[in-house]
Amino acid sequence: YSIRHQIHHQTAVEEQLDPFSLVADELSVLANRLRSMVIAEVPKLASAAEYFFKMGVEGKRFRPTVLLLMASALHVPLPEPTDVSLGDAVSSELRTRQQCIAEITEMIHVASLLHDDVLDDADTRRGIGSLNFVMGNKLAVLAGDFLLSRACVALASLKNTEVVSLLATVVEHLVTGETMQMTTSSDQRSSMEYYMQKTYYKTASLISNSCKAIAILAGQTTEVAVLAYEYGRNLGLAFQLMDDILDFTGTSASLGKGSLSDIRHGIVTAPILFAMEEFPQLRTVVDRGFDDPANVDLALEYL
Ligand code: GRG
Repeated sequence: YSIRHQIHHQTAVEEQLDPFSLVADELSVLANRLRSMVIAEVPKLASAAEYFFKMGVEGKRFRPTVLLLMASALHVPLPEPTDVSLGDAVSSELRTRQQCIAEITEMIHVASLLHDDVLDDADTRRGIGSLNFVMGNKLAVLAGDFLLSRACVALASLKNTEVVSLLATVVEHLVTGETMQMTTSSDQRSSMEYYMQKTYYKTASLISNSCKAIAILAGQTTEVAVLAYEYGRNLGLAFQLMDDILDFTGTSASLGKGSLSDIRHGIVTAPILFAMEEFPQLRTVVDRGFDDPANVDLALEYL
């Protein structure tokens, strides 16, 4: 598929269905819950921690949306014999626990964005100044730590060791993926296999493991939990592929940050790897690295 074909296809799908509207009410509950969960004692930390939870800068809320839809898809097994009022109580308690997974996931995600922007020295995020740009690197790192800590407390409150272990491992995966991206050897830079592994750690692991957590909390079988995981994994990988493509095709206004930021950071993403399969001579350009803007321009010609 050409990049143009994929974008055309995506637009057609968007016109048919708006998954976000299906969980709009729950998303607004989530927004309020998140704001209350990041209240901090020290005013500077409080304003840093709530920075990306303020109205208008919440981001797309892609992960909570997927998780809330997953929660709807995996119905609660009602107690037998069916007592309607008891069933409702179980159902609503389960829903609260599943919403908690959506909140934890979003807090881990935002913590990773805060740290990512420090590592990349990024100055914009979600269409406004990144937290490191506005309040400095130190506070951005601490705010990320604070969000992770609040996510841990919420996770512990679920009292489910399997779920705790899944989401704790995700944090390790995020760190692993980011480290893999920072420390690639020349061979790894042009390897699709390396790219997919890194992408699983950096992006798909959070989505797949939180989908699995939703299934576990619903008391689903191991088979269903694995299917939920696989669904999240594929969706996460597809999400990152689209994110990579948009870096080349989007505008600063649509992305909320500068375009071509990956390549300018020397990161070899999916569009370059696909182009390299078609044009092997692109490999020499990639090998030279993208520190030189002329080399970036040369690589772009192949896309
Ligand atoms: C502190 C948890 C933690 C991790 C540290 C920096 C780091 C290790 C990991 C970075 C992981 C990262 C930023 C991956 C990119 C994932 C991605 C595609 C982010 C963009 O997600 P969107 O488009 O963002 O859903 P919005 O702004 O809409 O929420």
